[in-house]
Amino acid sequence: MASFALTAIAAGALYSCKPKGAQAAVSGDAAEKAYVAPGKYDEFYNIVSGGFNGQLNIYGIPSGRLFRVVPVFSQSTESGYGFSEETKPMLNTSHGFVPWDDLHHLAISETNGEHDGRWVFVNGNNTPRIARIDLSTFRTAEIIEIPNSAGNHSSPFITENSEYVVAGTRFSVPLDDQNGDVPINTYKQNFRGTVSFIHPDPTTGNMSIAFQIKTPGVNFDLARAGKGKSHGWMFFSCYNTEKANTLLEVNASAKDKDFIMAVNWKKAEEYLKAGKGKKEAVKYAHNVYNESTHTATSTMMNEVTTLDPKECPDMLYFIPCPKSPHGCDTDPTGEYIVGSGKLAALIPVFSFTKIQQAIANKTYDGDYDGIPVIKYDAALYGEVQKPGLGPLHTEFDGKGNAYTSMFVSSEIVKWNIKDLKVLDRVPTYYSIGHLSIPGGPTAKPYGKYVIAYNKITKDRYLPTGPELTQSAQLYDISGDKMKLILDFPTNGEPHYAEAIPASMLMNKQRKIYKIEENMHPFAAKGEGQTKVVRNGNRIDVYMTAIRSHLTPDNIEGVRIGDEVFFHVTNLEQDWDVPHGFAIKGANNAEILVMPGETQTLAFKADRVGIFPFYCTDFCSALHQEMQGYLRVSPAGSNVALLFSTGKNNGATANPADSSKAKTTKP
Ligand code: RUQ
Ligand code: CUA
Repeated sequence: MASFALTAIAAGALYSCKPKGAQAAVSGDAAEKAYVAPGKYDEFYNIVSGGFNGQLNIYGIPSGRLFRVVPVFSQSTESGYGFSEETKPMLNTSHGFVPWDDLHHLAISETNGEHDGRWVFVNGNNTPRIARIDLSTFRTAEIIEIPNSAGNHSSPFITENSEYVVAGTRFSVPLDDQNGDVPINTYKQNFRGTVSFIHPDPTTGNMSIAFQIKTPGVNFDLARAGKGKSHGWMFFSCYNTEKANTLLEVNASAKDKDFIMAVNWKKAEEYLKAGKGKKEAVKYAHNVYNESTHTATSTMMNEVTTLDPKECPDMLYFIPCPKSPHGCDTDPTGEYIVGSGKLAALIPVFSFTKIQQAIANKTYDGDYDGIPVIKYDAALYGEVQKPGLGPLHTEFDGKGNAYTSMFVSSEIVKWNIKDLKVLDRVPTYYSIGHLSIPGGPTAKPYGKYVIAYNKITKDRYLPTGPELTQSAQLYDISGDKMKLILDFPTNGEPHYAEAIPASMLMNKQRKIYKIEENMHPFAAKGEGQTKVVRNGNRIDVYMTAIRSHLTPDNIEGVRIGDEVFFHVTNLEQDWDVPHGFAIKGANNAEILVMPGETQTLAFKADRVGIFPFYCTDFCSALHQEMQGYLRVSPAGSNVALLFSTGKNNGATANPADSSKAKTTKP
């Protein structure tokens, strides 16, 4: 059975193929369902990961229109995020400045198992991090690095009252406080896994690492929290239970079954209270953006609390799950846990009730590194037979149906949770990874649509050189049969996504920052407060922007070797009037400053001359007039520091050669 699945898939199908009957597939009233007339709003915000561009994308559903790209782990030339002095600390890590990451999954905050529309948490896979984005600003508010982790893939997954955002390590590695200088082939002795429980403060959302659980050295892939009756539990899919350290393609596919790891986190909390946690020396960055100083700070943390399952019985259990499980999804009731073995020819559905009975009766199949392995049949509710090839992820419509993405056979398969019968299947174009139903991971899905996020588009769009777009596809699921109603290309490689009703977010959007609440140390809260200050080689320009001029717009007396900090305060107090700022030759991007906010661009002059600067955002009919000049003189020049707007100051001419400049009194 196992070898059949493997050979069938290995025979080329791993790369996926064009499904039978692939065609345009949208016609008539189906297409109209995705039509949102000009000036009309979409029904849902669709929050979609950008994959290896490190960003988050906001689309409308059902139109597929792209509204915003939110920079999270990657610098953004558009907003200046990661380029401005205020936002650079957001990308600080224990490895220094890391201006990129690979963003796969997101989790919208929940209260009572339902979306509450406050925050969305996302993962950075590569240099393990979790970020929190505020859904009233669509800006990254906080990033926390995760120690004892490598390849933060199984992350972030949220519990039903946002008690925890959970993160499992993909790679097992020697833990941070151990000597990591070991032969790679000592994997089995030296490599460990961890799962981290990050606690967002219920009021502010500010994250802290509550605890980490040390685990055997497997690879964690995905996870889901229990809900309802299974609240208090977390389920992680694991692969490479073979603990292979080379050619995993073959060596991590040797066993017939890998595991789902069930974590009783309420039990873990009891152990913590009982003092079983061990404080360990680690190093990780915690970066927070302050909305009143408009500045991020990065704090290096040096301790984490860990729990070792050897000293904490009844906290972890393994459940066998066929063939390298990827997705591990819990249904809206919390009773069913669906494992999706990438290489399996069926979908196992586990029962939370049966798992509890198996634990009570110790119906075990031995242990794995000291952790009880529950007998497969004792945990199993049943199997979906012949669902398709390469099951990856499952979402739920709240009406008793499950929808599983099939990477290899490029389709979505709808099946009934109770009788496990396949009800419908539709092709996707092509190679679907994740899928998303609005509210699909919550206790109360909104249903209505399922969206496929595809890895490959081949012939679906105009070609663009060697790389073709990835895409999403929208299906209407309001009837018995799924109907394709829209294709839309995506920005970056989409992994997971969630959709949330527009009504939950659109009325709570922040429009401006109040200028009187601006606590930025370099803010100029009116043109009267603008100035230019020299401190050794450092020059601070307290600048303001308002339609349609910058103050000051003539600056002289800067010398080569100076570092100039342009602190631009946008004095506007109207919605949607940002001003941008850029200067010729800056080894930097622009900055984009929201109404009432201050942002800083650092600039080092590399030559003598006049450096024009200007507003980059078309803000008024006189936007093109919103410009100015910086004069840079030689290193030893004694041209006086002067700044003005709207008048000519009594600036000095400077002899071209700096030795003379030194002797010339202005
Ligand atoms: S994964 S395509 Cu990185 Cu979420 Cu399944
Ligand atoms: Cu301000 Cu253009």
